[in-house]
Parts: sequence; C-alpha cells; structure tokens
Amino acid sequence: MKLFLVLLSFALAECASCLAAFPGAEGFGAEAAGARTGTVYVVTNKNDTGAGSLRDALSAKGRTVVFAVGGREISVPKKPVIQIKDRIVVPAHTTILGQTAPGGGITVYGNGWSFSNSNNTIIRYLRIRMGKSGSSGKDAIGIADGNTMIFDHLSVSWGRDETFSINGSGANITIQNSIIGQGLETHSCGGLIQTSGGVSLFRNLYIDNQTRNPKVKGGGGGGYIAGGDSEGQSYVNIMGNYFISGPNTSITAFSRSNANFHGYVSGNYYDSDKNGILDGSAIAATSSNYGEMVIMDTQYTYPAPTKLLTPPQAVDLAIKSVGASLVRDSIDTRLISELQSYGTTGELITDETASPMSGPGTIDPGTVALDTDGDGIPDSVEVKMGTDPNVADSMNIGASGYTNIEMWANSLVPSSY
Ligand SMILES: *[C@@H]1O[C@H](CO)[C@@H](O)[C@H](O)[C@H]1NC(C)=O
Ligand SMILES: *[C@@H]1O[C@H](CO)[C@@H](O)[C@H](O)[C@H]1NC(C)=O
Ligand SMILES: *[C@@H]1O[C@H](CO)[C@@H](O)[C@H](O)[C@H]1NC(C)=O
Ligand SMILES: *[C@@H]1O[C@H](CO)[C@@H](O)[C@H](O)[C@H]1NC(C)=O
Ligand SMILES: *[C@@H]1O[C@H](CO)[C@@H](O)[C@H](O)[C@H]1NC(C)=O
Ligand SMILES: CC(=O)N[C@H]1CO[C@H](CO)[C@@H](O)[C@@H]1O
Repeated sequence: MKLFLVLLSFALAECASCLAAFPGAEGFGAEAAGARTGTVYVVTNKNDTGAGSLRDALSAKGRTVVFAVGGREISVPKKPVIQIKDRIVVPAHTTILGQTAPGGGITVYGNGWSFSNSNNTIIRYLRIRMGKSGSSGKDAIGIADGNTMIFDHLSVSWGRDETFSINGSGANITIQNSIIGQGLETHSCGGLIQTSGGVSLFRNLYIDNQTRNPKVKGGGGGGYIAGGDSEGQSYVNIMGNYFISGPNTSITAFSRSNANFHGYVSGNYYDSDKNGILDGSAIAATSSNYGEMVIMDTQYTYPAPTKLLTPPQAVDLAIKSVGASLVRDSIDTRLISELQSYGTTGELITDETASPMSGPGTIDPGTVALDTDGDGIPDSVEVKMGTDPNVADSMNIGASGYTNIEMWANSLVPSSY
C-alpha cells in the first residue's frame, strides 16, 4: 500500500467570473460546464447497450446523465453492476451525476473509459472498475487529449495498463477526492501524468499500486515519479501529501526524480515504519527523499484549493470521504481499512475475480422514485423544489446559474471538505 494525497498542479490558469462545475469544484478543471446547455438522459437499465443504457446515454454529446437504476439486478443475480464489454468513450460536453442513482449507486465493470477529447466534461460519484477482461494495454481511465474536465469522488481500479492516465495535449483537468487503486499486476500502476497543459490532483488516495502514484513527467507536467525518467521539463507544487509505506513497500516516497523536474515542496509527511500507527513526520526540503529534483523556493501560481489540508487532515478526509463515498462498496471499504492499518495490510492483485477481492461485489439497488415527467428529477423532489412534476423542466437554468437537475444533484452530496 502506498498512499498519496497528492496536491500538485502545473501550468497557469485563473477563473475570474465563471461558474464552478459544482460547488466544491477546484483546480484547473473547475470551470468545466458539462452539458449545462444540453439535454438530460435518464439511464433506466444496467444493460451494456440499447435504449436506456449508460452507453446509449453517452452516444451523443451535450447530455446530462442521471440514473433511475442502481445496484444489483434482482432478476439477473449474476449481474451486480453495469457490465461492459467494449470501452466506454465519453463525448464532449457531458455531465455524469452518479450521486443521483438510488441505493448503493453505480459500478461500471469489465473495461475502461476514454475521456480523450471529452472537452468540458463533469463526472462525479461513480465506480469505474476495469478488470482483467478489459482491453489489453489500456487504462481504467485514459485521456490522450482534450481540455477542461473535472473528475470528482470517483473510485477507479483494476486498470490493465495504468489506472488513471493523462497524456498528450490534455489540459485544464482536475482529479479530486478520488481513489485510484489496485492497478492490476504485472503493471500495477496508479497513472502516468504527462501533458503539455495543467492538471490538478487534489485530495486523492493512491493505494495498492506497485508504482506511478502518480508518475509525472514531460511537457508542463511534474510531480512524484515512481519509476522511469523525465523527458521534458516539469513544474509542480507538491504540498500536504502523506506517504505511507505498505507491508511490501520497498521504495522511498519519491524515486527516480531528475533535474528536469522542478518542484515546490511543502508540508509533505512520510510514515515508512509500517508499525500500524500513523506516526509519520515532515520530509525536509533538503531531504534526500526528493532525489535529484530541483527544489523551488516559491510556489507556482496555479489554481489552489480553497483550503490546504495538513497531511493528517488529508488522511482523515480520505478515510471519511474519498471515492464514490455516498455509499461505499465492499471494495472501497477494504481499501480504506488497509489505509487505516497504517502499513500492516495491503496487497497487489493480478486478478480481481480471485480472493481476496472476488469481483466487484454486490450493490443495493435501492428503490427508483416516481418521476412522472421523466425529466430525471423525482416527483417528490420537484414538489420541494417548486418545479413542475408534470413538465420536463429539469434542464431549466435557475438564478444560481445551474440547471434544476444540477441543483438537485448538488444538494445530495457535501459541497465542501
Ligand atoms: C486552460 O484554461 C485557461 C484559463 O481559463 C485558458 O486561458 C486556456 O486557454 C485553457 N487551455 C486549454 C487548452 O483549454
Ligand atoms: C436489457 O437486457 C435484457 C436482457 O438482459 C433485455 O431483456 C431487455 O429488453 C434489455 N432492455 C432494453 C431496453 O434493451
Ligand atoms: C477539444 O479541444 C481541443 C483543443 O484543446 C480541440 O482541438 C478539439 O477539437 C476539441 N474537441 C472537441 C470534441 O470539441
Ligand atoms: C497517449 O497515450 C495513448 C494510449 O496509451 C497513446 O496511444 C498515445 O500515443 C499517447 N500520446 C502521446 C502524445 O504520448
Ligand atoms: C503484501 O503484504 C500482505 C500483508 O497484508 C500480504 O498478504 C501480501 O500477500 C503481500 N504481497 C503482495 C505482493 O502484495
Ligand atoms: C510505490 C509503492 O509503494 N507501491 C506499493 C503499492 O502497494 C503494494 C501493496 O501494498 C506495495 O507492494 C507496493 O510497494
């Protein structure tokens, strides 16, 4: 197990008067508008393809995707989740609001997702679990180009190549409050971040990956490198991270960094003694831990989080709320208990269907609420919001600047940390 609550960003951007993707959206991708001026699509079944499926929802751009289905298909007990065969490709201007699903929420299992060119996309509260039958050499989430995307409260696991990678001309992207874990052996990688644009990684838990937690290099990229070399120049803030060694961890917090890598480092903690107690201490800027990287005196002026947590606060937050945490599934529950073992449990896996993971688990389907006009907002909620349960008005934009359906989705989850 290796834990990184990474706070690192690169390139320059500032949003003066724009609307946040949702309350609590931060960093380079904070301004993603998603499908705010588009249409709504209600996912009504867990089929891989066909009308009402997630894949069908994502077959055109400009859609806000909500879920009137969740958990385990009662009539098909062997299908506990949305099981996909081919990779899912997300079009531009998409908003996916996983927190709208009833019961235990949505797990998508069987292959990975591409967000290449998904400009202006927002995705929240979803479990994306690739698995060994997914496309060989592919990531659980991969982005090869495109800009302005925000990934919030995702649980991403079981990548065959990397688990969550961004490369090419990817720019203005935020990954926040997410779990990136259990990259499958033999590669077992958190992710490669190698872009020419800006990326913010705020309050994420990297766990049970052999390496690349993350590996950042090239272009304007930078950050922790756990293997490989850096080709281009990288300019990075690395602040407030907690690195916790797992039972089998043999490397140090930073590795193979070189002089192409420029880091402003501050307040990073390291607990390498695997003694079951969270008792790490600050890594001095002069520490050999940082290797050959060029230590900068001043912080880069990248979009910063509203509040910079201390490393112990970040661990606390990870325990309480990273990942698709509205309802935690058995996989995330296990990963969080490994985190809380502070160095005594954790493992690399090669096959998610084998013990101890035994597949994606089962999820409570919950009860689908009545939605007379089919606009994605349940009648009972519409009555409270003062909208019309008999008229499809969920995409109307209110005084706040958000659509009615965004306001409902935003109200279901905490807006700050
Ligand atoms: C990134 O965001 C900044 C600030 O909004 C903007 O100036 C820049 O053009 C964006 N870059 C890309 C590639 O979208
Ligand atoms: C979903 O798949 C089931 C079989 O698994 C099928 O009976 C049903 O018709 C499908 N639904 C749609 C809308 O295609
Ligand atoms: C996404 O933005 C890039 C510029 O960063 C542009 O080249 C590309 O055409 C855009 N793609 C879509 C699907 O809008
Ligand atoms: C980005 O990664 C994809 C998938 O691994 C690869 O096909 C592509 O060549 C890469 N692009 C760059 C610019 O490295
Ligand atoms: C790592 O340590 C754990 C103890 O939690 C052990 O069960 C596991 O098999 C070890 N090996 C690997 C490769 O993860
Ligand atoms: C870089 C790193 O610490 N990787 C670790 C990922 O987790 C596994 C399982 O705990 C360890 O074996 C790796 O050393």
